[in-house]
Amino acid sequence: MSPRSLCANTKRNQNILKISVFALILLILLQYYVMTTTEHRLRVLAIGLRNGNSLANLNATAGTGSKSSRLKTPPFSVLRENGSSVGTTLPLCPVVSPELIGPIHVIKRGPAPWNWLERNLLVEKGGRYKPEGCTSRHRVAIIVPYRDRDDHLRLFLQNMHPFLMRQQLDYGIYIVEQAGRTAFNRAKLFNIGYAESIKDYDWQCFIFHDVDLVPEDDRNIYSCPDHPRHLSVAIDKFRYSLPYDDIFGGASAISREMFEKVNGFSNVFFGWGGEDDDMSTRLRKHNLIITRYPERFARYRMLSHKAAVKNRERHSILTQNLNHSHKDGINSLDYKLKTKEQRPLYTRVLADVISTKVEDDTRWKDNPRLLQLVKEIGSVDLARAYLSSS
Ligand code: NGS
Repeated sequence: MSPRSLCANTKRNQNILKISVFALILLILLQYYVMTTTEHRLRVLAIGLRNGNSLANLNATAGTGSKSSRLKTPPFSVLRENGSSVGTTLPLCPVVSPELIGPIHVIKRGPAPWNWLERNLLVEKGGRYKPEGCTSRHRVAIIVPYRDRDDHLRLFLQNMHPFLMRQQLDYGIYIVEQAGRTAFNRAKLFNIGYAESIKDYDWQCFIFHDVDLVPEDDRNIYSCPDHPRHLSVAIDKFRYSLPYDDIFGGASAISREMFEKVNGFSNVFFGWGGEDDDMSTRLRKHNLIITRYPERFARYRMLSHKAAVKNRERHSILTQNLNHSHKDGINSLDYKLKTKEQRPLYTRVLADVISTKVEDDTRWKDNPRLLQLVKEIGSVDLARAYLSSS
């Protein structure tokens, strides 16, 4: 072999060696990446779901936005020691749950079938859960007003259970369904949820939550601080900005103590709008300040739906109610409970929101139009005023 071809051969061998070493390093790095992400996903999976789910569902549960799998330091003071689960002797859970992952990928479309959800979301009957190895610091009832939105309900539960589990809460989800076809009364359903849930357990904190809102970051802790907290600060549909300072709709947290102090929500708002503003007025009256987490944590996706029917009377009811909150609320709550059952993923409360007093009142007998209006508006005075002006 000539010295020239010998030299070319050596060069080729060196190149092959270089490429092989490079490929080996790449392979090792790739394997390391796969191992660490899989380990993280399995850890997250173990919290909420059984093994054997599809990768799409793993993604949805584990979250894709956060590089660090666990939060080493609390981003802000998130939890306070305000009690513990009833009937356990385990040590208190850490102040900041080690299971938090930060931003979460929200499942917005294609809800899983009920039987899949029931097999894979590891909660107790009635949608109850408490952490296994420690005593939760918070007993939280999630109250969701509801009617005819099966897709939303499945998406809500699919997103929400793993989210709440990671926060190490002792919680229960109550879906409070309005029976009949009269205008939707969101606030009264909240009051009914409160009244029915405290019959089951000593809840210390209430989250009043719309079924079409799904949180995007689990650092948005569902606990109750000393003052009420408006949770849904930044919603995608509203370009992640707060419509106005006093807004209290969407999702909010109020301790039982404060909720009782302000006499709960008003019962007289039928149809869309105003009931949350009425609650803001109640809070202000009692010198309670609406608090909020920073926008980057309190982010939500809104599930798409048709616009609700607006309550044309909402502004006058708001004005009328300024001095009535002490007699319109949980102390005047009147409803007919049709069903209460512990389903696998939530407690279902089905109620007729029409006050029994209205239906039993014989004065309406001769005036079915007025009766209908009273049922829809919830106020005799307003119904009369409405009839005389129309
Ligand atoms: C106000 C409504 C609130 C409602 C808020 C935001 O105008 O009930 O808009 O609604 N108050 C009245 O109508 C008096 S939103 O567009 O975000 O769904 O919560």
